[in-house]
Parts: sequence; structure tokens; C-alpha cells
Amino acid sequence: PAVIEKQEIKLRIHSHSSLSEDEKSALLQRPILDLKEISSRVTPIVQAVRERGDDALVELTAKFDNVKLTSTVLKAPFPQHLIDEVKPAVKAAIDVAFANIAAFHKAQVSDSTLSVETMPGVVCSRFSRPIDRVGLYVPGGTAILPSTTLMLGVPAMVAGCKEIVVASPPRKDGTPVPEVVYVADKIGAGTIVLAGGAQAVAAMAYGTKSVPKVDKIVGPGNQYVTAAKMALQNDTQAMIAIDMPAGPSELLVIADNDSNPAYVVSDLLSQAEHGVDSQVILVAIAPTSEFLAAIQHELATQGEALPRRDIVRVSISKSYILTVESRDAALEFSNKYAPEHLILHIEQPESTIPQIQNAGSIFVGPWSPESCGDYASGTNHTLPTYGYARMYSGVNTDTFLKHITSQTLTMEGLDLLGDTVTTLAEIEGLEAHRNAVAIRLKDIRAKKI
Ligand code: HSO
Ligand code: ZN
Repeated sequence: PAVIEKQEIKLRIHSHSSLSEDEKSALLQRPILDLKEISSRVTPIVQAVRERGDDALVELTAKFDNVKLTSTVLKAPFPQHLIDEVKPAVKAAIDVAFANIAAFHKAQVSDSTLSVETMPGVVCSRFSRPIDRVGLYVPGGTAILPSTTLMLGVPAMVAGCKEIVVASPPRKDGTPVPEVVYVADKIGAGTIVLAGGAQAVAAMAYGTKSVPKVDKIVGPGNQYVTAAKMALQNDTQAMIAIDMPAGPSELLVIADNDSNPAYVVSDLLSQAEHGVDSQVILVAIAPTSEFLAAIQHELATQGEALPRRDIVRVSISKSYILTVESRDAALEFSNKYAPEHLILHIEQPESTIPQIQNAGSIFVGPWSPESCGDYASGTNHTLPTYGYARMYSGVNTDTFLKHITSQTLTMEGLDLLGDTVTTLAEIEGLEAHRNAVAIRLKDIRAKKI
């Protein structure tokens, strides 16, 4: 057989000043996600779960995950023997991550009710309430992800959600990932659904005999999971909210000649190893040829040494270095790209933060690798990809809350505001609205009250 030559792990280089406008905008593009073709495959799966519930879930898990289960659901308290499978050192690491994520997400809850007297006697308030029932989707695939269980579960717990359902595909032997069970227990989940893909999302959206129906489904996933979440969000029978649309993972690093090439490359590779569709970008400010050569050298050596080098080879081949003339140009490009993760490998990185408009999460300075945010520093790793950082936030405590407003007017307050309302109701031609105020104003002004 012919020897297939392995592609070198090396980044393409573009120079910003020599690119046409079309070429520049091409660099901002993400891979096209054809959700139409995916949707046509997701529709029958969703329908099967809606119509046949648990039976469909068992069948589809056998079909897609190649695992035969009699039941795909575990209820709390989860089996202790699974929790005991987690090594003490791993438990300790999960416990530290849990504490940091909980501390940061608790601080996001403002417990004081917001209250404003907009006019004398007119008081408007706002307070939050947890979303009752939430579904956390934890992908399986090429990596096990207890970290994602933490990132979704801790804010749900902190927000006070009553019913937490975790869905994650089973291992090949049909058992759940023990670390996921350990985290599910810590966050107070009531149910673990041993299923993945569109079928798991549909089960949580509609509910089945054994899977509780939820009000909101959050968490990253492949295109099938995303297509199912988007379809179910528009289905009035399911009536669910979702966190955000999701695309492949991405990272943009800004560096200059003083940055440490080994550190820069270690960060690029950490994101590149997620999947063949991950995209990493290095924006290099006025780099010397030595700096660029050092980057390529590090990529080849660090990259080839990775167990996931074949994934990295593909994702790096879809990624690039962009050379720019200044810090301002680097930040301008980054804002246009709106990366999920942004790492600032430059001197005095804090000084650039006021200029950053679009990014999911920022890693400031050479001692802040993305890996820390991915696992344990406290920030969330479920972040907007695909350019959605322009208008979406990553998962946070508010993801699991909603706000209720309220108002209280005194008689004097209504007297003061009443004519404004009747005037507006009149031009809208809504006489009953006008009347609801006028009937009271009449009494107030006749001093009947
Ligand atoms: N970097 C991923 C999150 C993750 N990393 C999970 C390791 N495990 C989000 O883009
Ligand atoms: Zn990661």
C-alpha cells in the first residue's frame, strides 16, 4: 500500500497589509454549518422520542451509541460504587474546581431586589427567580467531560433550580462516566439520562416516563445536538428555552516578539486538540522571521508529541497566523472575529481590555492559559462560538434565572402619571386601557377617596 505522507503541523501565514478586503473577510468566516441537511436527520429522531418516549430512547442509544440498555435513566441517589470509582486525587481536583466555580458564580447573584421610584408614588421593582427544571447536556464523543458537568451544573445549583437533569452518553459498557456521576451528585442533580445526541435533547424537552421534562436545555454539543435544541426551541409542545447556538470551539491569541513561543503554541494546541473542526488563530504584532520560525518549530515539536496529534494536524491545517502592524490592528481584527476565547500574550495586557468589544472569555497575560478557565479557575467554559460572542454571553448564573418585575402606585402616584397613560392609550385607540385609568382619576380628582 502507498505510504500516506502525514502533513506537517504548521500554520499558514497571512500578512494583513497585503490582503484584499475580500481576503480579510474570508479570514473572519467560520466553516459553514449546513443545519438544513442535519435537521432532516434530526426531525425523525425527535419525533420518535416524542411519540414513543423511553422505548425510542433505548432503541436510538443502541443504534447510535452501540450500547444496549434496558433503562437509560439513573435517579438520585446515584450508585455509590460508581462514585467510588473516581480516584481520590481526581475527586480532590474536582472539589477545588467546584469551589472556585461556585465562588465566582455565587458572586453573580445580586440578592437585593432592585427598586426605583420613577416618579413620586410610582415604584418599579425587579427580582429574580430560578428556572424550575433545567437539562444539562454533557457531550460524550472523543473526550469525557466532567468539567462541562461542573460548568453547567454549578451555576444551576447556585441559581436554585429545583430539578436538574444531566444527559450524557454512556460508556461502551453501558455505564455512566464515574466522574460525571460524582459531579452530578455534588450539584444535586435528580436524574442522569444515559443518552446523547438529538434523542437526549428531545427526551428532556418533551419528558418521557422516566425522564423529567425540563424548561431550559443548556450545554455544548455536536451539530445534531445544536439542530435539536434549535428545533425544539421553536416547538410549542416542547416549550423550552436554550442557552445559545453552538459551533466548533475556537481560540484567538494576540502575541508579539517578546511573547514566549512555547507558551503561545501550548495554548494554540490546547484548543486545537478538541476536534478536527476547532479553529485557532495567532495574531502576531510585527513579528520577526525568527519569532515566526520559533512558533512553527514549537508547533511541530509540541504537536507531534501529542496523543491527539492526528486531530491537531487537521485543525491546524484549517487555522492560520495573521501578521499585523500594531496592537490596535490586532484588537480590531479580534473584535471583528469575536472569538470564543481570547488570550493576550502581550506586555501590559490589561491596558487593552477597554478596547475589547467581542469575546467569550479573555485570558490576560502569559500566566493565564485557557486550560485554567476550561477546568478550574472559576469562569465558565461554555461560551459563545461562531461569532456569536457579538451578541451572546457565555453560560452564567443568569442563564438559570429569570426576572420578574413589579410595580406599586399610590393614589398620588396614579394622579401624577394618569394623564400620560390616558393620552398614550387614546392615540393607540385602546379605550379600555384609557378607561382603567380614567375611572380611578375621576374618583381621585372628585376627592371621593
Ligand atoms: N475548551 C472547551 C472546554 C473544555 N476544555 C472542556 C477541556 N474540557 C470549550 O471551548
Ligand atoms: Zn478546552
